[in-house]
Amino acid sequence: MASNSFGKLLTVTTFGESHGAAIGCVIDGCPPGIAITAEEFAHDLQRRATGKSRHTSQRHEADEVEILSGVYEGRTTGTPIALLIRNTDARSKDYDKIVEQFRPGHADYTYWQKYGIRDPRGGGRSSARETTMRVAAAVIAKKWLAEKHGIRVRAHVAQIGEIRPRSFDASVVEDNAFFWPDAAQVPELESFMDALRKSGDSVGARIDVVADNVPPGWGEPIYGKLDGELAAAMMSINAVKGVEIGAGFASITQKGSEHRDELGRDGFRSNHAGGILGGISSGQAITCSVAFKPTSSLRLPGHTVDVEGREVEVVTTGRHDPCVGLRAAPICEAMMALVLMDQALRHRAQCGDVGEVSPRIPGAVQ
Ligand code: EPS
Repeated sequence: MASNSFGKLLTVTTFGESHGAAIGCVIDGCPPGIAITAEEFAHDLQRRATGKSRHTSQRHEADEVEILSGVYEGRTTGTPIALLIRNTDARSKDYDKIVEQFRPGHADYTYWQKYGIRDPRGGGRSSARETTMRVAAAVIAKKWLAEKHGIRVRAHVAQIGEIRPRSFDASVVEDNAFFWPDAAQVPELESFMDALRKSGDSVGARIDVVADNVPPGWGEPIYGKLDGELAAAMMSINAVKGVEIGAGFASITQKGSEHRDELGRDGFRSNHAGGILGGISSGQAITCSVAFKPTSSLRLPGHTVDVEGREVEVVTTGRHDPCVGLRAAPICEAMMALVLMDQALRHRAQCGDVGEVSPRIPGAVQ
């Protein structure tokens, strides 16, 4: 299978380029009967969109979803669901200067090496624009997970450069431009991002994503591990350079007696495993942390070569995000939701008759 599709029973195939006519996706294997309208996509698409604050790219896309197939009278029919979003605000002239140059830190060079041709307009297929369709597809997955299992997937920005939240309040995350859980720090972030944007540089970010109420038993041992598929799904997002599940790299310095999540009748006593043991959900919250690199499209001059191999100076003009991570919380939620729904369907297919096994330990940390 070519690599524009992912998932086993619930598959999502995306297509399109940043400055092409449209972007879209085909969702196959979706159960029939899920109520869905085109309007329901708007909320998450707007959370991810550019141009919502001065701290992101100022490209203004309508991001309106057209449902082309797979939905009849407001319900999924079980046939492939095709979603389309037309590109309405591409400004390809911004890319004229870098048509023959490779931006350092960008996929320009590797696409060129792989295909011998590239669409430089807006980064073509390597653009973060593609993530729009993952978020759209996941609107259906989030709805199914919530209605069938009471699962909620949410994400927040947990670090921007050196800045970390000093406190955590989930209720304020959606109220600021940074998906930040500490409202008192927002003025500091505004000043930091304003100064960064003026300097022409960019910065990385960490996104924490959590899924609550995932029942035990989802995921498959060995090659279909839930954590393995989550890691691959997160790594498939543009600019991602690291993924941690649960304690992640902190596990290196932990002792076994600290890392193991002890069980009691009233619940687990900690969650260093991130809700996954042996590739299978334990019933605890699934926790994942994702590292986004700093954006590589910079107006600060840098060294590179052109397609003739000459050393040249590159400057990227146009509308870019000084921190791509600022728009990534809905994208990480989307990948978590799509992986979970796929695994849920696979679990139902193979183990649906097993039912609830005792003893069932409450997932919440006690
Ligand atoms: C992007 C570059 C910019 C961003 C784009 C991602 O595109 P353009 O140069 O066409 O303005 O605006 O993000 C989106 C359009 C989006 O919807 O996320 C890149 O190089 O990844």
